[in-house]
Amino acid sequence: MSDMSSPPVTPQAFSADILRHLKQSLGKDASHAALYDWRMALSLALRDRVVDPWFESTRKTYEARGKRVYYLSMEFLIGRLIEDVAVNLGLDAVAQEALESLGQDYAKVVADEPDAALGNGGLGRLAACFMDSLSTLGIPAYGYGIRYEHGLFEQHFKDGAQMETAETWLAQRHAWEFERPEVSYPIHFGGVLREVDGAQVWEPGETVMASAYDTPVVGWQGRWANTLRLWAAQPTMAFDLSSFNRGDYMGASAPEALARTISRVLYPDDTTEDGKELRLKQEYFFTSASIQDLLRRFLSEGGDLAALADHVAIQLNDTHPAIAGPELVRLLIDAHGMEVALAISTARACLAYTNHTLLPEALERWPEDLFIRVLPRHHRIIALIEAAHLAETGSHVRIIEHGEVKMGELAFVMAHRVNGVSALHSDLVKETVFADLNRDYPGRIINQTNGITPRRWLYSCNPALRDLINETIGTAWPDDLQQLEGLSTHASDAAFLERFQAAKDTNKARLANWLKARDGVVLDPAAMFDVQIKRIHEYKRQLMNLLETIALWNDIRDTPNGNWTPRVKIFGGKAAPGYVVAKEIIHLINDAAALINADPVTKDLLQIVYPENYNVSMAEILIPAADLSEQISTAGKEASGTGNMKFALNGAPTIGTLDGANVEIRDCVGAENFFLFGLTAAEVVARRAEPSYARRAVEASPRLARVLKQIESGVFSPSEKARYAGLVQGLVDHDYFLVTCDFDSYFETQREVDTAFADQSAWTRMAALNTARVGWFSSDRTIAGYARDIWNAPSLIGPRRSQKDVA
Ligand code: CBF
Repeated sequence: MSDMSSPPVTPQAFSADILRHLKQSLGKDASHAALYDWRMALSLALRDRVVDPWFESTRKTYEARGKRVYYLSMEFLIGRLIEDVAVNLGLDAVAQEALESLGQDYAKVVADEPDAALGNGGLGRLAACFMDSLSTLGIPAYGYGIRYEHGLFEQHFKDGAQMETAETWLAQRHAWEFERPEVSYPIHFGGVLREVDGAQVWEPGETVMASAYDTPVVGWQGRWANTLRLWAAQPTMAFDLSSFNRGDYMGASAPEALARTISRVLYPDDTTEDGKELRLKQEYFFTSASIQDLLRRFLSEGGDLAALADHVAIQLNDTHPAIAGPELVRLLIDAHGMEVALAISTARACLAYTNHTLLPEALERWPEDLFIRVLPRHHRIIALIEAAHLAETGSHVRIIEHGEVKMGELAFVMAHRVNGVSALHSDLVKETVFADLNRDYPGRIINQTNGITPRRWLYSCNPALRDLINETIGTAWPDDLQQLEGLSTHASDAAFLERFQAAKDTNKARLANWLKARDGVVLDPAAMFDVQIKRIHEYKRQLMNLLETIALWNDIRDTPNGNWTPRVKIFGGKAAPGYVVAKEIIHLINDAAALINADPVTKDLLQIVYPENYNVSMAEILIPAADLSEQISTAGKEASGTGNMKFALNGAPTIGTLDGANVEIRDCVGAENFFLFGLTAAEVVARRAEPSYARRAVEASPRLARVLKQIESGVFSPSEKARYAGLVQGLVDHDYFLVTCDFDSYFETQREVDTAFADQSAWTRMAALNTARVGWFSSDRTIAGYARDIWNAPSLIGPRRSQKDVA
């Protein structure tokens, strides 16, 4: 199947498509078209080419009457799509030539696309990579989520402090989606339960409609395309005419405004009661719409509900859609008359749950009174599920306990498989958060180490390296990433290494030019680019990175003529708006940057750069340019990480702890090509039990004590000397994430990095071996694992060419 078998598209034909869309879809002629028009015309011309493979995939899926995978996720951090689609269709060069023949700058047009920031970080980006791999592998699938009007907030720095403004990706038409006004489901909230003939009948108090918007997701070489279906909330009634006619104009629009609130914002602040209620409604909203949709599809094909699990695999991406269990049970019982025990076992056979974190605050718990108010029928169903679970296992683990509904436990009990996202994390899931349930349901917890799509995270974001790889090992690697291993034999070839380094230099120059143009910041491309980009969180320890930077600054100032390795420390990331400490850390990084970057003694040796508003597109520029990847979380806290994989794939060795997927990356690249430091997960637990461990660590480290004193006394905040006193005191008094304890080990390892980097050819070899040895971290391998171990869902496009060891 696919475009690949049709005659190749010429740049001439493609420019005719672009011009046609400019005229017919946008009502513009070329001489008056704005950048937006060109971008839309290009996107629509590409979208046209996705439709055939998309239809063909749907047809094959219906014919096969096999299994569909439904991936339910609150987040799909898809970023820009033009290059994704062009690359997967094999039209990237054609599209560029076509557009340039029309006098347009391709890169500029591509960069005009807003980043669809429908997610926060790793979990959302993983969902996007999974969609790409599901299509690449030809596994029939739907991604289900929310079409937020406003994605993740835009970050600005005001005097170094983070400010947030609303993101507006839908201010312009979204080129890739198809609106489906006919696909819409009622979603009910609140109201009361009545007993009618011995059965519980839910009389809801409020109803909104969930309306579908479909984006086709085409896989590598256009062989298959699945659907990302996002739900938008709409009122049941457009507006209240009688209120309007009474002159109550605000009141007339109230139903619409209230309904729309549900899909308005990604991560509404849920520190207030109203915020919590909205969040619960969002979760139920998209989950219910998705379950109704998949049941409708199943029944329309004549399916027998008792055999639902043979045709439907529902993956819960974290606890956010955990209400899927009770919702499916509710529909099977209330709408289809299934008996309770069968409904529960049928739902469980369909459902699986991925845990993405051990942090207790991320394992959702809802106050029971709120839950009863919003979802009274589901509260009763959860009680039935809990009773069945207790009877089946004799467990003492409750789902509703101490006035809370525990979504982690609910997801676990209702799933036939629960998976962690790296080997270490999966072991910790078994030993810690779900230790009791693991005993109750032995074998239910398995591991599926995360992965990343090589199409976006190498092929498309790193053309310099891509071309070198193509010339060296051929072009079959993008959907068979373990072929990169073929580069290993070239890692002792001086000519290859020179070209590998040249690719890195090209990417560093690209980053330097981009930053100069965007922020006026000048970088020295000969310096080591040391990059830490991710959400700002105490466990990820951006603070430790900064403390090390300040310590280095002190050392250079003490010995300005020492043999220093010039470094640019690059940070990127957003803090949750309500996370005070994370925002203090951002402020401190910016304050330190202001002082250190202006220091004439160190300015050629050390620079701190923190571009505001980090997002997927920024990552695509930063990662290929990185020399060093910072993966320095407190061991046991980062479930997996996926940034770590992207950096290694793009030839940046890691400095990191034995945490998450770092452990497996180090196993693959070899200990000699990875800079390890810090306490292990077990040592972290033991150290926390020691009295005054942080204070003692500070006392034992004069270097750290000096840095903390500088920060505390206001060296970096002269206009408000006490600004960081609390932050420092917090570290010395209760450093939960063990920044103080790992500091010396981190500092010393950074000096080993300096020495290693000074030997450029040895460093380049290490970088090349990182690229060569991380093919296992392709999300194709991960999805093949889910398909085999969890979903039992076959590919409908058969084995890919030269597929090796996807397991
Ligand atoms: O599994 C994907 C990612 O999910 C998180 O981002 C999350 O939100 N829980 C984790 O923090 C990452 O470690 C993980 O890679």
